[in-house]
Amino acid sequence: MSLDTTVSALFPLNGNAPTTHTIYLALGSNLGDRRGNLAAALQQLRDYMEITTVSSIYETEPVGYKNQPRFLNMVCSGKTSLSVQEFLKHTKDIELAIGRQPTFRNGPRPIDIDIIFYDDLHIIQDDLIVPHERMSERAFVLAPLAEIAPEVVDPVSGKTAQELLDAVSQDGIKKVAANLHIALDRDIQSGQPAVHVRLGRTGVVGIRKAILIGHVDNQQWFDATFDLYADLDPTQAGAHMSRFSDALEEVIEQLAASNWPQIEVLAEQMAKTIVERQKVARAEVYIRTALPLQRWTPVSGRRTQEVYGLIAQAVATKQGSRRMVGVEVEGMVACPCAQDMVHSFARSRLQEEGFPEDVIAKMLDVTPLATHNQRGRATLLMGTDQNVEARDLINLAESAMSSENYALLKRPDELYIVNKAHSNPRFVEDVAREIMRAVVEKYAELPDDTFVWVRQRNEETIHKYDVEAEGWGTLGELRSEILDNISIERHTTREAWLGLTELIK
Ligand code: PH2
Ligand code: MG
Ligand code: MG
Repeated sequence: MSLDTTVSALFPLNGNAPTTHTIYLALGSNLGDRRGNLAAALQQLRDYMEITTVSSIYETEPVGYKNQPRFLNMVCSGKTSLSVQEFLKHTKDIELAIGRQPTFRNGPRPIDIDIIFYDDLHIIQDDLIVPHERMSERAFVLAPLAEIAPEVVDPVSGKTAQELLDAVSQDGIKKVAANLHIALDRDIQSGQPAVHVRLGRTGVVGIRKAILIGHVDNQQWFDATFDLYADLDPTQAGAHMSRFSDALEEVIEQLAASNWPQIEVLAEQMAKTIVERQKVARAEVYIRTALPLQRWTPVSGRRTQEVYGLIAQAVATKQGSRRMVGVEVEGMVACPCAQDMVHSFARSRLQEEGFPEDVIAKMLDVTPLATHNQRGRATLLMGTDQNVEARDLINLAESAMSSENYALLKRPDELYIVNKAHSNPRFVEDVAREIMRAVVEKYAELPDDTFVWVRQRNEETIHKYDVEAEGWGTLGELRSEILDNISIERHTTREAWLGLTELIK
């Protein structure tokens, strides 16, 4: 599937389809939840047209057949790329979906969607007449139409909507609301909480969204999960949860128009927007997604796709913001301690069998020795406002384990990685330290206040539990220890680094 088809399949209306026809629709409802039905109709119509204008809501006496409930009527206009026949078919489907049953002419219905104008065409077909045949007699159509488009011209009579309205009686037509919003008398979230205490993080977690990340000519869709938090003042009862998703939408749109979007830039922008929107002291954003990379198997040279975790974290306050980009990488780890025991055991067994010492030494040197293995999971985060490539972080973390692992392996590849892992045995601590050493080496040009955070977790096979090692600090601190052998007792923590906003910008 090409990128283009993926994009248009995901976003049929945001694709490149031309939206060329101007369309006016009249909506009416006199059964069930009339407002709800009008709202549902508009919502479903948005799949087939871009709605640009919506009239007020009018309550109207039934016309044609009197003995039925009063109608709510409205008109909307907009653009569509569909032909009038295609559009008509969709309006019928929407009417059915909202519960319309077959009835007599002018009878009661939960929803009626009529095409009033389609460009300035006069269409006469078996199942469709546009402009609507009886519109020029019907104040329940003309009043909302003249409200949103007084100058629009009826191609049949040549008169404007206002002229047509002026020519009919408006008895029984009453404007009841400016729109479908329900007026709320209070905003509970802004009220005083029962307990006066600050909450450091309140928010929405696990929002999923497809986002486009990358260079202009190397963009890629990611299925991302967002956690958005704001600090909550002791005097505010609740966060405005819906504003988090507004912030998300807004920033995604901004970034879609930008040239070099990266996931951590998105996270930072979102955190800043939440601080502005929610008027809070601090906001925090996490984004998690999966990054597929193409690899080749080590011996058979097969193409494989390996999937890595890509993460971003950002914090913003009114003073500034900080961001981190990170990766999650799986690999294979072989235990050095058990391998050493196997080595001693093999030596004594060979001695018992009577082999001379020099032969035993040679045998142990050329034979791979058993040990227990773990699947290792490395997390590496870097905090910097410079551009750090996720792919580089992945390679770094992957190489720190005894061996990389693969989705696909042919037999010669399997032998290769088993041998590789067993000739590079590492403890969980070794892996974490190796990653830190590699970061110091690779990012020699980054400033001392760059932040590094590493976690290695090994899923044990000889135990029922896992083992973990974590390390962190600024590059300055890690350089002193790794390159200059100076011990530093307390390293800058992740929370502290993210909170150090007074140092930046
Ligand atoms: N629709 C009809 C028949 N009569 N009367 C009012 N007030 N509003 C309508 O939408 C309406 C009607 C047939 O579609
Ligand atoms: Mg009708
Ligand atoms: Mg109809």
